[in-house]
This record gives sequence, C-alpha cells and structure tokens, in this order.
Amino acid sequence: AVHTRDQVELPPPTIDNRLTVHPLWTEIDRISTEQMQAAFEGVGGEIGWQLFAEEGDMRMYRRKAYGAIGVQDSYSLDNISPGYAKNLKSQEMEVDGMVMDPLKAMHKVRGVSAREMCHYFFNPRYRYEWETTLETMTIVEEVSSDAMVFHQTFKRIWPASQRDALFWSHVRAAPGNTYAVINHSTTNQEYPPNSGACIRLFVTVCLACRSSYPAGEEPTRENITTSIAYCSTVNPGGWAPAGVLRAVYKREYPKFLKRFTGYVAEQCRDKPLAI
Ligand code: 18C
Repeated sequence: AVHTRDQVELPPPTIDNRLTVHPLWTEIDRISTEQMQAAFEGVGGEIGWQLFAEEGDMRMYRRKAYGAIGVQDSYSLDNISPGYAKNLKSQEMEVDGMVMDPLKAMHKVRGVSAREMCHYFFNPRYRYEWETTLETMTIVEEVSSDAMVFHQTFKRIWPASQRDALFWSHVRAAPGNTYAVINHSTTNQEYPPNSGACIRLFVTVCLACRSSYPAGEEPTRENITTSIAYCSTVNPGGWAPAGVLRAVYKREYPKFLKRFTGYVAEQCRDKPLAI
C-alpha cells in the first residue's frame, strides 16, 4: 500500500552496532549526550537568553555571542582565546567581532511523533523538500542506519562568501518517547576546508523531540503532541558582516522551524502513526 512505511527506515530504537565500532563513535556519543541534556534544559532561569521570535507555540531565544576567528568548536574551551573564555561568564562575548549566537527554539506539534519528526530531519531523502538554505548535499559516508556524514553547500548571501559544511549526523532514541538528531562538524581529507569558492562553517545542532499523550490511552494522531527543542550554534568560519548575519538568522530560523514542522505534519497526515 502507498501509505505504509518500511519500519526499517525509521530511526532505530537502539544504537546500531555498526556505529559503535566506527572511529567517530566516541565523539558522536559524547556530543550527542551533552546536546540532548542541554536541549531539554529551560531557558527561563538562565541569564542572557533573549526571546527574538514568537508565533503560536513557537518561541526562539538567542544568546549574544562573538567568537574568535579560527575557533572551530564553540563547545571546547581549550581552543579559545582568554578574552573569550573570560567573557563567557557574562554571556556577552566579543572577540574579533564574529557573531556566533547560540540559538534555542521551542515548539509543539500535534499529530506527529518524536520518532517521525527525527526521521524526516535525519533522512537525506527529504532534505531538499524542507531545507531552503541548501544548494547541494552530498552523502560523504553512510556509517550506519543511525549515522551519516554529509557535505552541504548553502545559498550565498551577498556580500559574504558562500559557505559549506561537513558534519556527522546521528539519530537516537532516549527514554520517555524521546528521539533526537545531533549534527556536528567534522573533517575528511577528501573534503578539505576553504579549498574552493566556499568558506567552511562549523555547526552544532540538536533537534530533540519528546511525545506525550493522555495517560491510560493508546497514542494516536488525534491525541499525540510532540515538544521540540532545537538548539544550534553556527560559527560562520570567517568574517561576515554582523548585521547581515543577525538579519539572516532572525529570518531563517523561524522560517526553518515553521516550514519543517509543517512539512512533517503534512507528510504524516495519512500514514499510520509510528511511535
Ligand atoms: O538544522 C538545520 N538543517 C540541517 C540540515 O541541513 C543542518 C544544517 C546546518 C547548517 C546551518 C547553517 C546554515 C547556514 C546557511 C547560510 C546561508 C543561508 C542562506 C539563506 C538564503 C535563502 O543542521 C536547519 C538550519 C536552519 C538554518 C538557519 C540559518 C542559520 C544562519 C546562521 C548564520 C550563517 C552564517 C554564515 C553565512 C554568512 C552570511 C552573512
């Protein structure tokens, strides 16, 4: 039947054995665990998170941050200049004026499961249908059913240079009807940075989803709700005008989250619920 999906292509409920023997496994596991924990922490009590977009159930917060040029991993404090590290405490970081504001978005979507959300985010087959910033996408490595490495180029924004990214992507389940996809920049000899027209950007993204339905009931399209926490830190990789950058993400993040969740709801409408 047209409307049945192969269970095999949905995110697996447990980690694929092929991933745990891959050289990237230790890093993937560590960063995924950290990212998922952080995703479900609130923004309310934290200093420095500013609400910048709100629409229906969607709320987007950012924390103003500036990184040093050449910092590849915004989560590693070993790599960054003392000025940057010192200012981390005040949440207002400025070194060399490169904007890399961490973003955190919350949303609620009815009628789809966490597993379905993550399926459409992880699986490259659907990416061009919802990802509007994309110019090209190449699968660099199919690690396992729950991990892949991608090279992507993005649409150029005048007057900045075009950007590309090389990142691993991992989908995993967690207790309590939870699934998440974590994307994090990596390296590959066949895809050296800054070798062509593109400047390599660095990204850490986590889409964490948790489903709920009334206690004592079976989950259905009618009674299921999925809470989404989307966290993203993009280091532009080289200078880009701060004003243009902030304008881009103020426009692009809400556009992405609305479009992506709408797309998944639409795709799932006539299909049986996959929990
Ligand atoms: O998470 C998302 N998508 C995933 C699958 O693609 C994956 C991708 C992460 C890369 C995000 C970086 C995108 C940079 C795009 C730059 C060009 C945009 C052109 C738009 C014009 C139409 O995890 C969803 C990602 C949603 C993207 C939101 C935009 C974020 C902008 C951040 C600043 C970019 C800095 C570099 C550009 C410099 C230009 C001044």
